[in-house]
Amino acid sequence: MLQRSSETQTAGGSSASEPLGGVKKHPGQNAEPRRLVVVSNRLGNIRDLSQAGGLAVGVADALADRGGLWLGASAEHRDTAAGDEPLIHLERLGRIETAALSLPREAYSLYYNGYANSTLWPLFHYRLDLVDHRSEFLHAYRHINARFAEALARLLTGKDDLIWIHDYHLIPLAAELRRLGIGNRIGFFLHIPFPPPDLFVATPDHEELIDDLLRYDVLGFQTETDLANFRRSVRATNSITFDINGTAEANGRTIVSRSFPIGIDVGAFARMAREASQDVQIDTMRRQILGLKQIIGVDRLDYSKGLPGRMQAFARLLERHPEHQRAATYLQIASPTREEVGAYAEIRAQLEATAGSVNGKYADLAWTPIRYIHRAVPRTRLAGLLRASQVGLVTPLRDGMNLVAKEFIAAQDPADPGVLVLSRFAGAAEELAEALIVNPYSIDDVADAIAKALTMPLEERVERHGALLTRISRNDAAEWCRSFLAALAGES
Ligand code: ADQ
Repeated sequence: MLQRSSETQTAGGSSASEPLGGVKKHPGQNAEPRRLVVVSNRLGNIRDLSQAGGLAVGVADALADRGGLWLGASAEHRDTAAGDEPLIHLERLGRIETAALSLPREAYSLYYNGYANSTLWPLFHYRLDLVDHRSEFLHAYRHINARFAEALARLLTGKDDLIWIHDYHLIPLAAELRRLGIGNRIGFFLHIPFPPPDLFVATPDHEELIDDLLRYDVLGFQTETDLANFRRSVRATNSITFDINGTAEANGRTIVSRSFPIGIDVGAFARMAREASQDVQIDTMRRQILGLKQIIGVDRLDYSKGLPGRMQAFARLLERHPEHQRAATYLQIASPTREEVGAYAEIRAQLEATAGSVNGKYADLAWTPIRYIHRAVPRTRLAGLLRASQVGLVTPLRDGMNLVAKEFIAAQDPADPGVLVLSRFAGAAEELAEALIVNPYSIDDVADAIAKALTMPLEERVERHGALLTRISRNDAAEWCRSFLAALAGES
């Protein structure tokens, strides 16, 4: 059943010709671009892009340019029999229409907490030890993808609509759409890493997953490493080989596979960082009076982000370089995430224990070595906190890209910038060579890099930051969208 909400269709007061806040037009685009249909597990908040991350801003930008539809699961699920017709709630804001799909509660949980986040997430982050493989997870994953496909088939306006599907939750969606006779061009972008074939084939479902991926027209990955892992996994699974241009013939279509590193809206983030809220300014002044430098980490509280090792590295810094005791403080902001999944409760307990033991060992009345905040922080405050920090610590054990690395660079004062310490296992490391690149499995390596960052001369900081800023400005969110959509439209 389709439900159109008349009050929300005009919410925000935008007329069809008004652009959304913060969304700009790109030069040189076709007068009549094809309608874009985006699908992701969750909908971004198009009413308030200042709160949105890179994906939502980039996607909303493209949607506002072309006009189009964004389909995602509704935050509200229903306690209904799995066979019931899905309920779709439509809203319009300017040229963007959103469709929120209400899904059966239990099947959604087995799909989201189960197959997506207990099977695929650990597998794709090289953590075979954490993979929980159950047939009911896979069954629900396929069922929910089929529901997405049925809903989407009803929302398409014709065979020219370009369909762009996002992330590991929705790998089988193209296969389900093809089953319903949809011949449109369909693209898929994987936001997380793709594992090497030796790990990938460890899932009993690897053949099905590859078959599903080969139903798309365009397959996009964050890095050249992920792209190579994917191509090798395809070859290992069913002998299809991608040629030098990244194309292969399968299922009667030419499939393009390429890397499209995701970026951020650099100008908008820098603006937010310059307009720091009053509490951030007061905190910064207090630290300046005390002569304290700030090291910052901002992450979802996920085991892939390497948080306990990062705290141990800070403790090692204090041990090996005691001159930083009472001279540096480490602020870790870790937002709660996927708390229904067991591995996430464990990582939380581990982190709290590590922060407690480091503070217990080193803290005194005037200095708390680690300040740990376990909640989401508004993006405006986050940007200000990043700007007020002398070191950005981004040390995931594995990460598709890691947007915080790019946000830290964008937030800095170019005349007196902080230093980024970046894991070689973050996708961002492929682009950001001027950061201090570290091995997050080596506590000593990370501790020494923090020491180097804290004492780096101004001239070197400015030089490294200038190169990094140029790179993230060139490969920003708009460029990511433009290049993917050009490939999807068959223009590049
Ligand atoms: P994530 O794993 O969520 O994204 P990341 O790229 O760092 O990782 O993006 C997180 C976003 O959430 C950033 O914009 C960050 O500022 C924000 N955020 C994190 N913690 C926060 C907090 N405590 N309060 C407020 N905001 C917070 C996935 C992949 C990544 C890939 C992105 C985009 O895992 O590898 O870079 O998608 O493709």
